Amino acid sequence: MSACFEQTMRWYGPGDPVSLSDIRQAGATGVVTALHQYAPGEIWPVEAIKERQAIVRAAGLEWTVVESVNVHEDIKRRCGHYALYIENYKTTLENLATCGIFVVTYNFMPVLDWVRTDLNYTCEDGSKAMYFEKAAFDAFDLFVLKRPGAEKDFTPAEIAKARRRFETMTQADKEMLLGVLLAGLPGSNERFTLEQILDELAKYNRIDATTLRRHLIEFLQDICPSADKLGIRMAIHPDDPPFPILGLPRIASTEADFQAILDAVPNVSNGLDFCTGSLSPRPDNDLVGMAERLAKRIYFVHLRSTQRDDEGNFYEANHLEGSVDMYHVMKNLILEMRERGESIPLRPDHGHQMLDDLKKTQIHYGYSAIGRLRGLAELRGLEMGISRSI
Ligand code: DNO
Repeated sequence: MSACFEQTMRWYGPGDPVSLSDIRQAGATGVVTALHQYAPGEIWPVEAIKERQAIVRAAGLEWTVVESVNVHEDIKRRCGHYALYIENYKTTLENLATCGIFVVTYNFMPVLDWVRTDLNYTCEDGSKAMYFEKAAFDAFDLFVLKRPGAEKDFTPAEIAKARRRFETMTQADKEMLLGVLLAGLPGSNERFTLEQILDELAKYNRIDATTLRRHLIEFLQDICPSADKLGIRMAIHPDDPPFPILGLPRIASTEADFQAILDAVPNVSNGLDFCTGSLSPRPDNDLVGMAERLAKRIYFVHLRSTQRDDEGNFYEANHLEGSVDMYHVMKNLILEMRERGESIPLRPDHGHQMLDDLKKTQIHYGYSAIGRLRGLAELRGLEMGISRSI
């Protein structure tokens, strides 16, 4: 049997309203999870990893991928206690390898993980998706957060549009937007205030993309030699959205970005989490070509899609619709697995809220049970169709 995708789903741990049994019934064999109780920079002890692994195994699943071992801000800025945090990171990798877990996702986005402006956008079919509206986000940056110097990042036309958008917002709209944007890192309980966000952003005033890239490369040079020995595969998650926001530097948004990261640190442990959803809001990202040219170093895939328009807005489309040519992306990945003779773990991502999920109140946005089940089912069918016909 030639290698096929290992089907996985993200699970936020024992508090996740989507249970392991739900995940198993969706047909996944693996789970993507993290020990969210440890802050970035802390060591994940072997016992804690084993405890989580035992829970996953008791449900008939395997803990296939860690998403994420988060990188401390001091490492991204290469200041403060960064050296200690890198040592701790290495120890966590060692501990994971001891437990037989070898794929580790992380990102190098300063301050915030993914950002949207609306978590409850109603699609034509009545399901709900997440939405990024550029004018609303710009309005937040310019007129709510009032980031010093923000005007420099926009054209006069963009500022005028953001102002018009701001003026149409009711108090309730503003509060909703604020809640969405201040929710902080998905998966963590952290919530930022406006002042805290401004303080965090200011810490990057003197860090441009060249410097941030250097910090990433230095981090990888520090950890990859031991990751190589452990058999760990690091998979960097792309920036989401894949363009600069809030004046922050971005270094994992394009093929050129990934090529630069791979060239600078050629160690086998230095690889990618190919997230088609994160990369697809940019029309200049040739995802099919990237899935071919970067294939050797793709260690994990998030196969979701977005529908973009010409104004910089996008919403999370159904997995096989939207701007991603999923057929050809998947075909290239299947060819790579055949060549490697090895599976690549795949997970659906950001499913819509649909059917009974619409009635649920406790949700991790993007991580509905039924929407992701639909995403996984569609991807599984597509894989079978392609595999049997090539
Ligand atoms: C969003 C996810 C991200 C991702 C991290 C990886 O749903 O794709 O939160 O897990 O950025 O470190």
